[in-house]
Amino acid sequence: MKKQSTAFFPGITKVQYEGPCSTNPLAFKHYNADELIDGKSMKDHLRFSVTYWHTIRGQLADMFGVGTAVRPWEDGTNSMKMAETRARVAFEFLEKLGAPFYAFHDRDVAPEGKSLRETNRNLDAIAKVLKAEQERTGVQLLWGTACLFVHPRFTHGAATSCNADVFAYAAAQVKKAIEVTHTLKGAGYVFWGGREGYSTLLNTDLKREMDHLGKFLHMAADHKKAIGFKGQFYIEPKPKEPTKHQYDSDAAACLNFLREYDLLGDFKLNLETNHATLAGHTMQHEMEVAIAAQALGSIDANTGDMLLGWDTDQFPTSIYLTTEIMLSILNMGGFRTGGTNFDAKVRRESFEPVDLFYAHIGGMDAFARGLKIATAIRKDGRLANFVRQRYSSWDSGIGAKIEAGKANFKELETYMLQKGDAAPNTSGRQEFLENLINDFI
Ligand code: XUL
Ligand code: CO
Repeated sequence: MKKQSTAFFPGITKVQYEGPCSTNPLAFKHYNADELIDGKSMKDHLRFSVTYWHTIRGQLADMFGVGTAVRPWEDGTNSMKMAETRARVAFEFLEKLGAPFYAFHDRDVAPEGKSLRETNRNLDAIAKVLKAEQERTGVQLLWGTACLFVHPRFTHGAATSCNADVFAYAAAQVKKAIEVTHTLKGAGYVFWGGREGYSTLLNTDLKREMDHLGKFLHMAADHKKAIGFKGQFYIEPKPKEPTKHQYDSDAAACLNFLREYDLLGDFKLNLETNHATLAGHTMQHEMEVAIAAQALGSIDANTGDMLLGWDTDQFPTSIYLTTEIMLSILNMGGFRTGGTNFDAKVRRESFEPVDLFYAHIGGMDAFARGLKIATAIRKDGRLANFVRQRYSSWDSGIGAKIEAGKANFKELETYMLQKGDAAPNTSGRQEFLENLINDFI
């Protein structure tokens, strides 16, 4: 690795681990990249990733006001020169933070040109810069994706647009985005259905749109094979925003869609906390649904605000949340291609460059604590034992017979007529278990 650049974040040096007693806001108190937790480094357990769209491109605008972000390197244009500068900013940030991965949409990194051809040329040119920066710093691409929701051509959706030409444009764009991700050795590629849904059913042929989405994803999977891209494909569920209803509304809906269109072999899920809560679920629920189908691939780490109720994409700071997430991740055996991608933005009021560091450091420390706590809970074993014990009636006797598929309604009726009534239930002990978790937090 070459000399560390100091051009864009002067005064900020590489963030170090200083331990829980440190009062330095620009140091990690819990995330210690090389420290082994259960034989694996924290870096490899957590696989942190920074998002280009929020951290590098986010201007902190909202529906009521313009962007407030102070970014001294921005020149007010979206030129190719500016795109190259932003790539340098991104990698200086990644290097100083010590995050091993990043993620981007094609249009985050390079500007759209006057034609698709020119746009692709722009993307190729910036991909060269990104590749050189990856090689210089050792930072890797967690996943790439295509922005199919900002430009007005995607008003009615992309793969689910009523306009066949828009489907074709989206296919060409995704083809290119997969190729660039492949060139940059991305570990995965994400499909988030930004406007793949509807605002009103009065103008929508739902069945036809879903069929088109299925076709689109098959074409993507075929192209992946054709070019030899080995990264993992993910679908990212979200129920609404910007549309009123998005087809990939939650983990269960995505799994059903993938099964219905025979795509389950080619896709896993990328789950995001704030999308889970928008769908009326907890992140833990979404993760367990995906894990049950062996389809949890990666996570977008953030949190919402229950009082606002929209996709606020805040940095995760709740230790309870990160503990639950890490319990699920550890129980499934850890990430393979996926990671913990901070799809999160600083508040509009936190507009200085240093706030980007505070935000990520806080998120990384919160997850490091979640990892340590979840590891301790697993080592203690009482939680897992309780759950195992709760289902012990299935381990032998009638339960084992049912699970083995060796019982039918008639036999069960005979069994119960003989027995007279079911064995008494035991307590679910929710409060006991909540207290148990708190003992570790
Ligand atoms: C939007 C969202 C996206 C995806 C990538 O809510 O989460 O940024 O993660 O397109
Ligand atoms: Co996301």
